[in-house]
Amino acid sequence: MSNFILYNYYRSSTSYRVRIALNLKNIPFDYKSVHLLKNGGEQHFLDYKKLNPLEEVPTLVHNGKSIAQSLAVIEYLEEIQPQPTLFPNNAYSKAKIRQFCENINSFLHPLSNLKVLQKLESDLQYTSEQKNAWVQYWYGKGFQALEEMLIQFSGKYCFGDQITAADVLLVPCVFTAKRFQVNLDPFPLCRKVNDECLKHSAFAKAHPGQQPDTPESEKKSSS
Ligand SMILES: N[C@@H](CCC(=O)N[C@@H](CS)C(=O)NCC(=O)O)C(=O)O
Repeated sequence: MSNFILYNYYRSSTSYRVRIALNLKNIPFDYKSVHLLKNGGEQHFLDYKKLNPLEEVPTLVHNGKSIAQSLAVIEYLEEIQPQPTLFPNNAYSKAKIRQFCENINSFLHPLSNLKVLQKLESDLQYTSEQKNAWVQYWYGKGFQALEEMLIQFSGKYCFGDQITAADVLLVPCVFTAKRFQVNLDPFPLCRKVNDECLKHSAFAKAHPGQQPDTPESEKKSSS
């Protein structure tokens, strides 16, 4: 058994982030699936709530100690295993990488989160089409900001030619955008960097189409 246990869900983008970071840092982990829909959502189970009081995935347990919030987990992994670094270079570069990450983590992601969409459905009777339109509207705004940063900073990856935390967050965000049929045509650099990252084994191995809890019908390659 590994020292690291990751409680996560195959198509959760925040789980996908942590899987990529663990792979990039070559840290083996035990995969524990928390099904977000089955039985009313296993994230709401009493035992799991003790690990993650917000009732969300992912949660990393390292040597018996739990950490929630994917960015906090990624920063923790960076501290305990600094190489390869996900926050390279100088203070300014690190701050811009964090800015990019927060655009996804604080702005984009919460607007497409399951519980937000469930609330729109239960209280305002949103249909699937209306939920997609909601996500498409907000993702259009968020991706515009990401694209503008990439115009300034990208090379092969989001920030130059080295993989950083920005790539770790961008790829799962593109995956979610595709799930909700967001039009990514206006964001060529986001698409280009995403495609480049998916060629890397750490990203490919973490893809939602390849996980132990991926339903047979969704098992596929990392596109
Ligand atoms: N800021 C948190 C967000 C975690 C989060 O929202 N996870 C989603 C899946 S991507 C979740 O567990 N949702 C459960 C729900 O909405 O009931 C993080 O980065 O870890």
